[in-house]
Amino acid sequence: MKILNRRDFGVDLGLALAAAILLPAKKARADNDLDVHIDNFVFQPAELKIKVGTTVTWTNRDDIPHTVVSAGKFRSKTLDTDDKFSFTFTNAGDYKYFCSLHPHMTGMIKVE
Ligand SMILES: [Cu+2]
Repeated sequence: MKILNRRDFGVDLGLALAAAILLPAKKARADNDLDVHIDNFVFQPAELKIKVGTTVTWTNRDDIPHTVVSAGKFRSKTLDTDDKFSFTFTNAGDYKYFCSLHPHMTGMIKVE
């Protein structure tokens, strides 16, 4: 019988937890799905080129609320810190978007 000391157990548990947290999240996403982060009043990256069918997920990393709005196309609810909004682009075209709370915050998704 193998006896684990405290230190070994901690490492094994840490690896198991890391696998449990990381693997399902990766598997649930399509390979080409992309993320945009909102940091310090800026969409990053501000411009993305994607293929039709791609899902883009915005995450608000600021400690104030933001939105993601593309007129006539999509509109998030108000995103608090760490809230996410996803949209799947099913038609080609250029999608300009902005934050309705801070309209100087703009971004572009080019779908081809
Ligand atoms: Cu904003």
